[in-house]
Amino acid sequence: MGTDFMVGDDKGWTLNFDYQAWAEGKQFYVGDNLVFKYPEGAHDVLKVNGTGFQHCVAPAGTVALATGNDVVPLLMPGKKWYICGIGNHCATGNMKLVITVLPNTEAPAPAKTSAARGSILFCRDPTVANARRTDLRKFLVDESGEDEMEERNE
Ligand SMILES: [Cu+2]
Repeated sequence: MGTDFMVGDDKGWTLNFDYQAWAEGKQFYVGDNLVFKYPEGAHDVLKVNGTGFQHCVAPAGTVALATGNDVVPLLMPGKKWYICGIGNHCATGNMKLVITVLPNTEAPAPAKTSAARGSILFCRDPTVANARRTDLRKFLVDESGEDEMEERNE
């Protein structure tokens, strides 16, 4: 189950709050939600890109969330940017939030995946795989034989 992050905690989505400090040290995962709380009509929430975030401008056609209790599901990993589109709240009121969403860890552990991939690659060389099954030291001695090396390289 995902976590609901109340943006700004008990302050909510408001003017002159340090959202960078708020986001710092938190880990957001796919499946979590951001919840923007504010008095309806006072603010809104616009999902923008990095440029929009920097300049406090949303691309034309961006649909604002404006219910005052906006739940934003984090569906994809990566950087996400949100600004308030009312007045100069973003530019002068610091109503801007950037977070990085991490892949969901409920999927099989990445370490396991790479280990499996590694063993598949390993087994593609039957000589090595066979040597492992019998005696690796013997294999290493055989490997130094020049004739055998040339044969294998073809
Ligand atoms: Cu605002």
